[in-house]
Amino acid sequence: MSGFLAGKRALITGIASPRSIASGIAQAMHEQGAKLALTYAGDKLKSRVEAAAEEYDAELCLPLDVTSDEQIADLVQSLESQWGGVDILIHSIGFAPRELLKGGFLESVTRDGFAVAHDISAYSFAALGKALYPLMPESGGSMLTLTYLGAERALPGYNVMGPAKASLEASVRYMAAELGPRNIRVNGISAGPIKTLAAAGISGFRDMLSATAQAAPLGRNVEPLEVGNTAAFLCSDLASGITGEILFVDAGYHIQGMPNADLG
Ligand code: NAD
Ligand code: 0WE
Repeated sequence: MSGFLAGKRALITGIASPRSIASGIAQAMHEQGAKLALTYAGDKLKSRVEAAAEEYDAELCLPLDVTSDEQIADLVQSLESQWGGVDILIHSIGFAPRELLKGGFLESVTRDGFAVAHDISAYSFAALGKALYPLMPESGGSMLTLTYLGAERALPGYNVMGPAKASLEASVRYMAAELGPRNIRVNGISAGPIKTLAAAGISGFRDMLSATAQAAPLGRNVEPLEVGNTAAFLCSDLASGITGEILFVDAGYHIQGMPNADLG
């Protein structure tokens, strides 16, 4: 297989539908010649992820609920026995209890909801990094997570996910610092809003999509495959000098100081 990921073994978490950002990443990495292992979070998603495995020629399809230490340990065992190691980790997982994404931050936040959001959306990246770096070859490896502008700016309704993404982004830097000497690079992609399952049912999401498209330099939103192509690049040797970085794939939205106006 040719392509700039030829021969690389990539573990991709976070596929729930063909619109998932992780599906765009699987497509892009497959196109660049990577071997894929996909994970599914619970039996309800198994058949969907198996369909994705078929579509992108994935070799492995494994269960992974990141709230379970046992499932993380079993995943390590499977990768070790089936592949003898792994080169790339993609973390495309985020969750907060739905009630916390309504109304204001202080209005909705609870001790339990805060803990769940941070456990699934931030700790899980550190947990997977800790479990998987020993499986990466001496020549190096790459880890990547997905984040959002809500980590650094207050955005209406994103609420507890903001602090959770801030923790995730800080984790990227700490992991990059620690794993750099092993030539393992750790980065994040801050994606613009995309209508995925995680976005469906969030009230006002459609208005947010059109408002961000309007304000973005490119005048549109981004697609999962655009995030996927950037992920493929960041996890490849083409990006050998990049680590600890958060790269925006958002049609330029975050650089604007004010929405575009017609100044006549
Ligand atoms: P998605 O719903 O397709 O993916 C979210 C994934 O998280 C699902 O596959 C789900 O199974 C998984 N997940 C939730 N709880 C889990 C658990 N306990 N164990 C294992 N997996 C679990 O939505 P998406 O938009 O593709 O989200 C992927 C990532 O991208 C998330 O981190 C999200 O915060 C981030 N992101 C999304 C957008 C957007 O607008 N869609 C923008 C920027 C960043
Ligand atoms: O990170 C995300 C999605 C976060 C998310 C979404 C859900 C919906 C279903 C986390 N947990 C859940 N829990 C559920 O039960 N995004 C970047 C997409 C997103 O979500 C928002 C956004 C944007 C953008 C929520 C409110 C405001 C903006």
